[in-house]
Amino acid sequence: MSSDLPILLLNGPNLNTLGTRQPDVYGVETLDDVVRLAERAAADAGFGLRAFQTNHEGEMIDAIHAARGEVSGIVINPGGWTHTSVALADALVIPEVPIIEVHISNVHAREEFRHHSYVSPIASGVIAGCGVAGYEFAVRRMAALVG
Ligand code: DHK
Repeated sequence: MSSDLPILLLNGPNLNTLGTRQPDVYGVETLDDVVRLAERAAADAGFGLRAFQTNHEGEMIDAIHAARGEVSGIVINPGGWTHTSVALADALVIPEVPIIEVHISNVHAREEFRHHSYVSPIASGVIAGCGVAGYEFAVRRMAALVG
């Protein structure tokens, strides 16, 4: 199983602080650890991985527009935009590739405002509450979907 087009891993706001941000909720692994984990999972499945994180919604939307025709699928942890951003959900359908939504924490066991996601209705799969291993599961699933 392989593809010429890489899988795109996107991380939204505050995820650059993984490792020090509320470790009881988000764990001790850093964003670099997450990217390495995802790269390994992609390589094992015969895929390259492109990774991008930003705290700026417009930058994220620009990156998603630029991904059209360039990536085979998108694995995204939209962070807080999950619960707020129609614009992000609108952008995510533009590349016309499968989307898998990842949350490190179990958002459904947390505050009510985290229970709603604008991304889930357009996602092929949703992973929550598996810690950073969720990124590995998502990349493997993406490879199976698009390979
Ligand atoms: C990450 C965030 O930054 C929060 O805003 C989400 C998600 C949950 C996570 O669990 O990875 O509510």
